[in-house]
Amino acid sequence: MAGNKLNELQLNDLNRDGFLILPELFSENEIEILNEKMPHLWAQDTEANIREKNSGEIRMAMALHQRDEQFSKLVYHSKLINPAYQIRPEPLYVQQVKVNNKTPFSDDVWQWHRDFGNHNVNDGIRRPLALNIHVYLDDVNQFNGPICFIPGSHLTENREVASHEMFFDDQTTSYAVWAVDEAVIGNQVNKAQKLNPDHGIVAAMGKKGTALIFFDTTIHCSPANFSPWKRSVFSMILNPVSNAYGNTDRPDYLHHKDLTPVEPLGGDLLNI
Ligand SMILES: O=C(O)CCC(=O)C(=O)O
Repeated sequence: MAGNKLNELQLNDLNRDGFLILPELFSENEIEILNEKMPHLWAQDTEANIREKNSGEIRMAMALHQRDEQFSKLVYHSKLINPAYQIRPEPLYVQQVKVNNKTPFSDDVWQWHRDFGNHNVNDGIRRPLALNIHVYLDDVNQFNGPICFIPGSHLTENREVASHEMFFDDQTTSYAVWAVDEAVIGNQVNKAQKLNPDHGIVAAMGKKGTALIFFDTTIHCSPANFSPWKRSVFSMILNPVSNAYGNTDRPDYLHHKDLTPVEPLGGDLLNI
């Protein structure tokens, strides 16, 4: 990545697989500054902190760019915003910002889903153009609940009807999700294996500071964290202003209503 832009190979991989891993995009020191903020943010009494069903631990801490200056710097960082504008060259607004947390030995999962299914039904988003951008705040390995993707699953033939291959799951975790049917998962994994037998499902692992970009229709999930290591991942969703929400009744921390286009900030997280 030169000049905080993706190269042609990276763009090709993203378009082929529906996700792209950018190893160690941020330094350990930059990530530590963010991690130092977490205990204070988790302790805040706000409905933007969503707790796990069984353990009561924080599952998601939302709207962090409005709650902490350092997370605001991360949201507008050119290392994240420049690639987003390369992929979607039109005004983009911040739809959602959060840290997804998995405490050690936590049995909470993210079911197989497409973000678009949820954005379409819950938010009244018409087209699957949003980008989900993650930054790992911890090393993510095969044991602590990595996000898993089905390569190529974003290339569904009729993206608009993708949302009808779903069921509403408000039982498995504390955060209800429109999950994708198992039959669809089986078909998509088979399809992916025809292209690469070893890549029916890919666990997106990486050191802290690694970033990840994926499309609104890419099918993904994450398993339980059965390790003694915590796994926190920053996530933000950027969506074209031209594709903004149709529902205005959701709390702002779930879908921000401010449509001001994002502008990139330079520098590093330590100094900007
Ligand atoms: O953090 C995770 O494990 C999964 C997050 C996820 O599925 C999402 O952000 O859509």
